[in-house]
Amino acid sequence: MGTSSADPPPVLDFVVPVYNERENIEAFLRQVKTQVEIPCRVLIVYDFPEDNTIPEVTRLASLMPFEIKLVENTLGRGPLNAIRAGITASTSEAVIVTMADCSDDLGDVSRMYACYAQGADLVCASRYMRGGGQIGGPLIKGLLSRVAGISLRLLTGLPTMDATNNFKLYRRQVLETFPVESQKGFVFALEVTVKAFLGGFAITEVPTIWRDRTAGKSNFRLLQWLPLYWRWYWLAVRARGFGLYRSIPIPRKSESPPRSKLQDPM
Ligand SMILES: Nc1nc2c(ncn2[C@@H]2O[C@H](COP(=O)(O)OP(=O)(O)O)[C@@H](O)[C@H]2O)c(=O)[nH]1
Ligand SMILES: [Mg+2]
Repeated sequence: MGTSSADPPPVLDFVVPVYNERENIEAFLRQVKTQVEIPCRVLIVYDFPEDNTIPEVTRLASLMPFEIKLVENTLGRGPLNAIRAGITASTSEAVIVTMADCSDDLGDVSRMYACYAQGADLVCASRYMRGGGQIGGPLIKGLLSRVAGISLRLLTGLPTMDATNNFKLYRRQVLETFPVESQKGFVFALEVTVKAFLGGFAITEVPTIWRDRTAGKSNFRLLQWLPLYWRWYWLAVRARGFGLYRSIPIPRKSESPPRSKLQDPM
């Protein structure tokens, strides 16, 4: 949809999980159109053929200047498997995971891409660094995510205050080095970020402002998914938090650039 097969491959794929986002998908695609200057492709990942996002995407595809690919998630329902399915279908060297509910500010993409172009392997859009923010959403969810992000930064030296935010840019090598073990929820970002950190990849962050959706319904199940975060939080704290457990075997990047070479983009 959108472009012919003779076009060069996009430099940036967006992986966008959707669950009945009929009310948001047009605004989302228009934001990609107006805010993203980098040649890109959008992979919309749905779980079942009756998802009400699909007809909207089909209707809008020819109106967008970038390619849109509808990807069926056949790995099992839920956002985490949808993100995995989207990443499997992606082909670009840089992959951004973002949400279809217009909560992420796509105006931050150029800055994220600039960090990647300067050598970052993983660029985290960060609500909790200076200049970032979080507007709306359930109080307890926001609070837990803030405490997790900031404490992980302070305890382990992980170079972002917002490891749990799924709005991130990944260099393909990061995604290929670490098979994702989690199976449910939105814990994808935290798992890959912790593994990339312990594996010596270059990580940086740029500020972002997250706004709660104004249409449709959140599918986030706080109580059910919360325990999934602990495993990765604890892995990072054990490995780096106390300086006592450095011998935990972690897959390492083959020729990893020193993380310190990366300048803070701010
Ligand atoms: N494929 C798929 N996408 C989902 C699922 N649940 C949520 N999403 C998508 O993931 C993104 C964020 O979901 P949302 O429910 O708003 O979570 P929240 O932003 O944390 O409240 C949106 O683009 C949703 O459409 C799911 O079960 N399957
Ligand atoms: Mg949302």
